[in-house]
Amino acid sequence: MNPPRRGWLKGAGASIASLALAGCDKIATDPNLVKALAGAEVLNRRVQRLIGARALAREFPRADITPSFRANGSTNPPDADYQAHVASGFADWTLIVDGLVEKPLALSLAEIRALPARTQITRHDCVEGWSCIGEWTGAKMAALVGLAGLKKQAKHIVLYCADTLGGSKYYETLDVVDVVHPQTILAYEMNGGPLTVPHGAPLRLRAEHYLGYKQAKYVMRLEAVDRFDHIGGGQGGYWEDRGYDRFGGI
Ligand SMILES: Nc1nc2c(c(=O)[nH]1)N[C@H]1C(S)=C(S)[C@@H](COP(=O)(O)O)O[C@H]1N2
Ligand SMILES: [Mo]
Repeated sequence: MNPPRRGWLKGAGASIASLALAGCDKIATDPNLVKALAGAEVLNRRVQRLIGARALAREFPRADITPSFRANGSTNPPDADYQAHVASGFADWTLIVDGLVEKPLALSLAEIRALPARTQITRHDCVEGWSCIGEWTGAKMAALVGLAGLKKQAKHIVLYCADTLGGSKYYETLDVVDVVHPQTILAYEMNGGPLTVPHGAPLRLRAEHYLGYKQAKYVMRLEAVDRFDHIGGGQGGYWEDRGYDRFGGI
């Protein structure tokens, strides 16, 4: 691509992105503009994400499920609180939803199971260079967050996890536009059975456009925030604090 055009696209991308962030509906609904942006190689993924025009991530037939899905990172959190929940079969697990919401919530697993759910068979890609296909069922994050009601200032959702890894608590962040994507779920089942401890019991995120480290396991709290620079190392996630791209995606 020649330099002047690239420069034009970059500029257009920046202004469109800021309009989209400001909530400009016109852009997201103008099919020609969406098509032009989606086709522009330099903008592609980030602009699609920003204007909320992202297609579904690829889904697979049951026959493609990996027989033995690898577990990675924390596979049995050492934290005493978590181990007490394991011992009681997660009977008292509560998901807190708070921060910039109209109505803070403390939900039981039964209440989460009663929310609108989705099942999807997708490929998990870890940056360490392995992939596995699995089936996930869980509550739609849009429904969950919708129940609490996001305040206007809310821009991101912080997912706090129960495990300590290398001395720090694991956490992740998602932008609101990713939270409302139909394939973004808080999963409680994997391959048709309850989620197991190695894979994040009792609740783990599936945000299918993102790499493995984004798929937070052992989720115990969702906090709506307008910034996250005061949380953890300030980069929006356990691995982001260690240099990974917050939008590392597929
Ligand atoms: N809470 C928590 N979530 C986590 C991790 C972790 O260590 N702790 N590891 C991440 C990484 S790097 C990967 S690849 C996936 C692994 O998910 P799996 O164990 O189900 O394969 O979980 C992600 N989510
Ligand atoms: Mo990973």
